[in-house]
Amino acid sequence: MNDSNHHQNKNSTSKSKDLKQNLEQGKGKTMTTNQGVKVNDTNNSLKAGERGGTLLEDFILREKITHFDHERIPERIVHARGSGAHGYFELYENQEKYTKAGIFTDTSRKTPVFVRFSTVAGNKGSADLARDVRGFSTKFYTEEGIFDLVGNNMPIFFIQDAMKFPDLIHSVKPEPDRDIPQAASAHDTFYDFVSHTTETLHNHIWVMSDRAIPRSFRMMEGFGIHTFRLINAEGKSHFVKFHWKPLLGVHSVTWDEAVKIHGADSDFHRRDLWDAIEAGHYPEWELGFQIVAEEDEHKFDFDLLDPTKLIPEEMVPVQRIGKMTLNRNPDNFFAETEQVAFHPGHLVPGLDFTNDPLLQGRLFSYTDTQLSRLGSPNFHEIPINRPVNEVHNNQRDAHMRMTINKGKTAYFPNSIGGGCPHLAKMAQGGFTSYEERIDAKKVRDRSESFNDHFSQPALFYRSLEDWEKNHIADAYTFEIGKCTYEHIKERMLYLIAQIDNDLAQKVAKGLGLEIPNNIEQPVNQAIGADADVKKHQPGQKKNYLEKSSALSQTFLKNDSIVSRKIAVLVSDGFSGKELDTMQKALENKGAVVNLIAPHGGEVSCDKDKKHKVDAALLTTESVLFDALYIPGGEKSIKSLLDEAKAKKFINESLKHCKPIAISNEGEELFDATYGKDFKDDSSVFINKDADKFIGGIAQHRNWDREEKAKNIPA
Ligand code: HDD
Repeated sequence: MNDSNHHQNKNSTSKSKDLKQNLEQGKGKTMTTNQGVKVNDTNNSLKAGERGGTLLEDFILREKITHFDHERIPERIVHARGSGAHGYFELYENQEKYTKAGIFTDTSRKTPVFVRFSTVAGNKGSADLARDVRGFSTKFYTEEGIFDLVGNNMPIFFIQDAMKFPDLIHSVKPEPDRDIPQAASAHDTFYDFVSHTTETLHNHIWVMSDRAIPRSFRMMEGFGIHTFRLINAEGKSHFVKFHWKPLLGVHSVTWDEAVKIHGADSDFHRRDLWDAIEAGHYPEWELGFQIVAEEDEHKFDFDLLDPTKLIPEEMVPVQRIGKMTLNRNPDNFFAETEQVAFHPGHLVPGLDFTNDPLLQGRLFSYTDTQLSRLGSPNFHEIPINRPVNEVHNNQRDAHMRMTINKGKTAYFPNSIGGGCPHLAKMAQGGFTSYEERIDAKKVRDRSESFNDHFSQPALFYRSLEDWEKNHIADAYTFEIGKCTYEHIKERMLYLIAQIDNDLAQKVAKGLGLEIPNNIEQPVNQAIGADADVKKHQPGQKKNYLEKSSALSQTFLKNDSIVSRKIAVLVSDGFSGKELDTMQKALENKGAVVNLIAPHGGEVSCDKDKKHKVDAALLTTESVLFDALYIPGGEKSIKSLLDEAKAKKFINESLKHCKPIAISNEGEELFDATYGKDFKDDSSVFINKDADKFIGGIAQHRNWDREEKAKNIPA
């Protein structure tokens, strides 16, 4: 039994049973053409003599090549690169006071889900560690139909109106004349757009933070971003914002690591998700509701319909109402992860939209894009997209129709078909839209309540720890430093100064520029030609909350080291006893221990016991690990002292503030590196108990080290 079959049985849901109907496996079977004709040679085409021309009648050749020629479909225009996994959602407590949706009222359900994580800007083949927003899309296969929560790992978006989405994306994608840079925001066109569209500044500062370079998809928050509605059985509406809280905490890598991971393993996040699920380390997130009563809509200093604003958790707490577990890798990347089609408009009764103009525009875009990507309005019939409940309606035909609709009638009303499929009554779960009162003039405009573009970026920055702030200053300096137009750099400096003057000073210093006192054009130019320019300029920065601790990555603490990767540097003659003690302690806590040696194959410990080498120094890099252990053993250390790569491993681990444990003779190797200056470091454990090291790993990094460690030339 292969791995995925194994998981299929153990972690079966109604959706995995449904998908089984389409599973194919050639094991033990005879090869056939697509028409079912047995094939006895798939290596040679049919020829007029051994050295003669190929014959057109060779239907086996033609079929094989034709199918191959058409294997590709257009990649997603955004979020092209992604990784998916199956799982399920379970509710903690009935939420009927807010919603009548079955997934949020029935605690006995195990609702199947398929989740796809993604980067936004890069192509399908780009690298995982780009500085970028991450997509976090969840398809709930509920008993009442599909509900898609199509969110990101940041709680706000760049723009306020869907009309600006093509501009935003065109600015961040590779510049159209040369098609560079790939999967990178650090270039002129993006900063040209950002510096003229101040509504982007909030999401932009999040992208400058470490949230944009996560350690793992499993260690990111997720957000529905828009304000949605929950509707209960009485038809009463509450506003809601959706949050996913990862049980492993929120962790990132440093920018220097991200750049190096690009080269060392461009599939770092994809591999991490796959490996964790295969190892049974199932990632989990709790789903949170932030609820605002209908009558409180206008009590905030910002507009709930503005997707560039978050509601600080200190103002409206997040209630954790259920948990999602991802426990099965897809069987086939294309069939599942590539063909899955999400849509914020896939809702079930008990949920509804608001007038957020970004959400409203998205409701058009997602079906439309599937038509060009998947080629047909029948994309809902693709196995990964079909609901687990029954589908009956009068829609018919079109490309690649799979359903065989019986009967004469494909219209409503009808008598010939017995009036079927008949309409649902509301009581039977028919969808009815919330009866929101509307009395308005048709205008192409933006509400003045959307004008505050600086208060929340400033709140975000104020709320962070010092190390997080430093990383933001470095990120701005790097990104703007990659631009070539002086006026764009100056506009950016001017705008950052409106967010936080200290931050702007640091960036200006790095760029070698002065912060301008003013800029010639209005700061916000994302307005119509006839619009009142003054009306749309951002107002004075407000301070309605000094600090929101929940915005710092340190907020979601967790002392688990489950699935953390620990590199162990060894060579022949290492102390078997020391490794054994440490390895047992780490693996007991769910960490993954990898032996790294100067060569592949096996290494022998001082007791001549052979150990499998997980990676030779040549084939791996320190940036692929969370922590480092150097066991003693005279012979082993002597040999490692001759390995420049072993020293690089240590120097980089120090620079990236990772916990390091060392036993006995290992200290000699440590002393031969920049380690000699870090022996008092609180996350360097020389001859200490494994428990101490485990505590350090749970901390993720020792950021207190960073100021000094950044001078290490690694
Ligand atoms: Fe979008 C894909 C998230 C605004 C148009 N979007 C897409 C995906 C995610 C998001 C996670 C990948 C889905 C997958 O894994 O297949 N998008 C967001 C969020 C937004 C947002 C959180 C704002 C809050 N998107 C947005 C706007 C538009 C689009 C305003 C257009 C007006 N998005 C698309 C799209 C995509 C897409 C072109 C490309 C592939 C797809 O839909 O299926 O329709």
